[in-house]
Amino acid sequence: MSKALDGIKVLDFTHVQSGPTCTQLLAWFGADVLKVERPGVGDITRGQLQDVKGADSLYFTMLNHNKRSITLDTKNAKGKEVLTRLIQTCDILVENFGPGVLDRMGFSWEKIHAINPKMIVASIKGFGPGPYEDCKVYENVAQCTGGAASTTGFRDGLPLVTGAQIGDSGTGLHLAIGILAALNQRNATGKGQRVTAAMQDGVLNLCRVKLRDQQRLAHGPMTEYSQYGEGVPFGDAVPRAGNDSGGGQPGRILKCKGWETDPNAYIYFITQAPVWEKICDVIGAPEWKTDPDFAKPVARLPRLNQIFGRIEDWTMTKTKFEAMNELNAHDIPCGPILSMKELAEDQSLRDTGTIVEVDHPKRGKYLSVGNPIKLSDSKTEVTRSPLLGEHTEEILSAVLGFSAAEIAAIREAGALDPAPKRA
Ligand code: CAO
Repeated sequence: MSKALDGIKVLDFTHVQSGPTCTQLLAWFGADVLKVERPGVGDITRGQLQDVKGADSLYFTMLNHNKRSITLDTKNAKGKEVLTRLIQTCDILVENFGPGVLDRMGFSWEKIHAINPKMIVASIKGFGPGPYEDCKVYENVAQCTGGAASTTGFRDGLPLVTGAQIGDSGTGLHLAIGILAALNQRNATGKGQRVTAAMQDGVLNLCRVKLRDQQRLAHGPMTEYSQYGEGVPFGDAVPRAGNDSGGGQPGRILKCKGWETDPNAYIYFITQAPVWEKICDVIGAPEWKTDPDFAKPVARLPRLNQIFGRIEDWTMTKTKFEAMNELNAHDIPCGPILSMKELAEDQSLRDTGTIVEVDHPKRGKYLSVGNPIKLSDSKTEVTRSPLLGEHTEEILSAVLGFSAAEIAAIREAGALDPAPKRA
């Protein structure tokens, strides 16, 4: 079966998480992704958080599926010649080096554009142009500077970072969207362009509803926040809202049966207005259907603690799955708190390819998250990540057209690993 990005070649200069998320997605859609790594070292995550001695870490393998690896010293003169050939051959260059690295390597946007005017050059940096443009950035720095940390957590606690990697993986997704848009424009103009996504911007985009709330503050208290019903005045910046719903339908995380011993025996419960009467019946509070203090959404807002307390009396009599089934039978929106263990064992996620089992020559079988985006005519088949430099010779000869003698000369000049590694 053909793939959506068949025929597209990606020069993948990415490392760690943000960039590799983007290029892995392009690979899943069918692009030929050539990951360029430093000889002997490679992407630093190969060796980080290692759980199996001598094998690439899960951190690396889970972000680099379906790619080929070439080791190349791009600071070496011969290495630069190979890089130039790669630029001439590929459609897209993706990088998330620290600020200025590509320029220092001698490959500015202007130079790349001159070598291959059709090439799309896509970059992730921590910040866009401005006071912090030269800073190196990791996930949690982006969460803190993009507005997520200040609005996550409880009012009386520290700002919190979330487990969802919105700075790294989130920005990788943003970049992939930009690349696909640029590819489409290239179809019309024949020209490549620069695509940039800053991690701070990506996080802020995902925190859009909080900037919404920042502006609402000027027009009075935000009545859907718990602190409104608790009589706690608002300050001049959006507060942390605990597990309050970020939308117009109040929601909370509530205890379910077994919460005393199971840290995940909870359910997210949304008191969606259209199903309020059903909620009252299910939890055994039919009198609230007509009581003027509870019947209308606006009347309920100052009483959310009381309401969720009563609902929790009901959810605590059910397991999170019993509550989920019962509530869904009445179209009441809710969601059990699923642990990673439960997700890993979820058969329906395996069936859709959202969780996949992958075999690796050095580590054996492991689980990964497959492509969460499903195309009906371009099915994703997840293949294992490459070993360091596994495809160096193959790429030099079959993709770039170097002869055996030329490859020997490149190796002799110290631009490659001394000996190629194979699976
Ligand atoms: N051959 C030779 N040199 C290479 C090379 C290759 N194939 N690949 C990389 N290098 C060199 C670079 O040229 C650079 O050298 P100089 O600093 O001398 O110019 C050097 O490796 C380090 O590059 P770096 O600054 O990107 O790496 P770092 O480990 O110091 O920083 C990170 C890592 C992630 C903080 C930084 O890359 C960054 O801020 N990236 C942008 C934001 C981002 O994506 N962050 C998310 C990371 S995921 O959590």
